[in-house]
Amino acid sequence: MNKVATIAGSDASGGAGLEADLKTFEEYGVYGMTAVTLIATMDPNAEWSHSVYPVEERVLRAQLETIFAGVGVDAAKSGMLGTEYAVELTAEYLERYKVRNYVLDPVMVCKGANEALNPGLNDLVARRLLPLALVATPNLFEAGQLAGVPTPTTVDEMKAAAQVIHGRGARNVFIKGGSKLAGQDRAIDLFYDGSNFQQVEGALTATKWTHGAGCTTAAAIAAGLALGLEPYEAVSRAKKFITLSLRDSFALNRWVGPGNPSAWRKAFN
Ligand code: PXL
Repeated sequence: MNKVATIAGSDASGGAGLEADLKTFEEYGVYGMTAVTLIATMDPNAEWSHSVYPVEERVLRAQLETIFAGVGVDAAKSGMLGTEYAVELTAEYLERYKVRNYVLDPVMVCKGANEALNPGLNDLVARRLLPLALVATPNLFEAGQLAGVPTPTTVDEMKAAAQVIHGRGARNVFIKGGSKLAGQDRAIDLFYDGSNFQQVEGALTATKWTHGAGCTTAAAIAAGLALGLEPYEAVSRAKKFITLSLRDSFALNRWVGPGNPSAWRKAFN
């Protein structure tokens, strides 16, 4: 069975983070493994405000050793890393085990939060992890941060940011514009491989329940790579996967609702 590892945070509410990744891997028929970087919790008595509890460095290292030295992977993705040591350890293991199919989801924000969780980390992520990434999957805000430009608001600005991010080392850049691009009636993402831009479009789903959409998309790309797809093929299949997932999204409570990765299975059965 093809194997994928996610190096990511645990979302206690189950819609994002490594929980979203594992659900996605299952739908793709790949074997998922997890290195937990942190645990994210949400407070129902404080308007669902997030707290983040990093996992100790030696515990993260032990998980990476289990996965990379003990098993081996066909692809890996990283999500919320949260600490400098998590970034360094991720880079160390990807380098040592020469992981080619690595998807960097440079998680800097959770939905609903406008500020970067840990701005000091963004530069380290760019320096250490972009050069290792076969595909980097920033959203608009993260693309602006990684490129050192204001958050893109048009396809042209997305292209400019993608070029800078490619120049910083990512071999392919997939900027998730999704529903956030102003004045569009489609969910528009942009793929750039260093020579060509391709707009990747899907139906825009009228839902506010999009928790975990970014994690799910990056996980789907990693799963596609593990199955042997080329980067663009993996990205376009992931776009179909997230479009179906969001069409089937639902509320968990009044604050949050995830997509439904099992929509994929239902669509083909
Ligand atoms: O959706 C971004 C995200 C990623 N990873 C974890 C999260 C969140 C948002 O809540 O909790 C663990």
